[in-house]
Amino acid sequence: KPVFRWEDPLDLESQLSAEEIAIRDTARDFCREYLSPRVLDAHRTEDFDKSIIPAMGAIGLLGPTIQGYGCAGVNNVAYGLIAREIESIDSGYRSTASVQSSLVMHPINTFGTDAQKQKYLPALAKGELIGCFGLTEPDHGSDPAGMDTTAEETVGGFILRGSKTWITNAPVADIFIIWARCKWDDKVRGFILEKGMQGLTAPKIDNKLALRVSTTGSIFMDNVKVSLDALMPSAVGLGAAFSCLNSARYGISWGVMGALEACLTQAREYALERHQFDRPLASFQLVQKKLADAHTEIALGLQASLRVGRLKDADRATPEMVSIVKRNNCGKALHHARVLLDILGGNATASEYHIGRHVGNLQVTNTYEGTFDIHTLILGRAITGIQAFA
Ligand code: TGC
Ligand code: FAD
Repeated sequence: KPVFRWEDPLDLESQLSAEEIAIRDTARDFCREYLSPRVLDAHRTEDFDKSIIPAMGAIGLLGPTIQGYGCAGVNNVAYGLIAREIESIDSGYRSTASVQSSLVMHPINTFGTDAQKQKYLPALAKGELIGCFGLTEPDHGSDPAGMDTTAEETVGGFILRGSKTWITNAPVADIFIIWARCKWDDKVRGFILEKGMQGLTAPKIDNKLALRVSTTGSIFMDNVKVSLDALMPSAVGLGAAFSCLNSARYGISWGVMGALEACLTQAREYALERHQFDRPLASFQLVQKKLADAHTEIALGLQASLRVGRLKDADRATPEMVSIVKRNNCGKALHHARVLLDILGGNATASEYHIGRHVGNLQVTNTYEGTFDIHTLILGRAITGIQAFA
């Protein structure tokens, strides 16, 4: 007779291969033993602990879908399972990892020269180098096509001018993937800049309200001269930048479900232990509804991400499919984490109950990599054939 397990309501486990389960378990052990003990202090102080990056690299969590260059070469489902485990601790840790993997290593692997791959990928995989991805600008967030950053040809290279903002990992980055509009043909291209170049600075944005365990900065490029080999030759057009987002957005769709699962586990435990009116909170119908609503959305969200992951692994996923899971899972995670927070009563305000920290983080995940509403418009365009962005 089939048995219902609330922890895995639609039996996701049986849909995973032995290898995927082993990778998931490795990531889970690392998150529980290494990240979990650090998270409260890191959130409180906003001091970014760089050592987590080589620690992730040592067990193959960085650039895990890349073949060669010291990367694990696992499939997209395994990548999603890793994101889910990391984000069950904190979205900021997942951000740190997913920028390195999807937004730095992925473009170098896809658009870079052999020399660029050899130079950067092995060190990025080990976490010896840290990377960031600069697309968003102070005046152009949802609409990167309007970017003001430019690249101009000069003898032996290019000169970059402009600024980027809200860039994950920027203050600690050794390399910077920068998207700039090229003056000679008006096309957007991707460049690899290195820390220490004259005119390049990346100050930290202090006092964030959320994602405090990851570090975020601005990037200023004041006539930064780079050589010809800083250009990723096939990173031409905005589509190249957007193709990196497909990978990161897909990972986020798994990650936020991990955060919501952590909130559900915490809220359930609290509701079973805490008594009011001589009964456990868990015995009240209104409390059970909050748990059941979150539980259902986790079950459905994980199935949808798994489906998109399988399609990605079969090379059959489209950007719109990724928009469905990024939009749905981020929106549902934010809403239900906020509702579960109510179960904690006054303890919602105590950091050691974690849910409040996840709620703040989930507001950011619902915003970056295309806001909830931008993904609505991407899907609206696909459904109607009419673009409603402008
Ligand atoms: P549009 O005309 O739609 O497209 C321009 C060209 O790009 C192609 N394209 C894509 N290619 C691959 N994947 C995708 N997802 C693509 N989306 C579009 C498209 O086919 C076209 O190619 P071509 O050859 O015809 O020229 O461009 P648009 O300017 O109208 O843009 C539309 C819109 C609003 C959807 C786009 O601008 C958008 O997605 N905006 C959101 C911006 C965003 O997501 N920024 C994220 C910054 S990175 C970040 O947040 C990292 S946080 C990381 C962390 O810490 O975890
Ligand atoms: P805006 O584009 O100004 O949008 C503001 C509001 O207007 C939103 O609700 C939006 O949905 C709405 N809106 C905009 N246009 C439309 C429209 N046409 N129709 C209807 N509504 C619209 N970027 C990077 O490049 N690299 C990073 O590593 C990175 N990391 C980040 C880390 C953090 C902590 C944060 C907060 C952001 C990060 N970002 C990064 C930036 C992020 O991608 C942008 O914040 C996001 O794309 C939204 O842009 P914006 O903030 O300029 O908002």
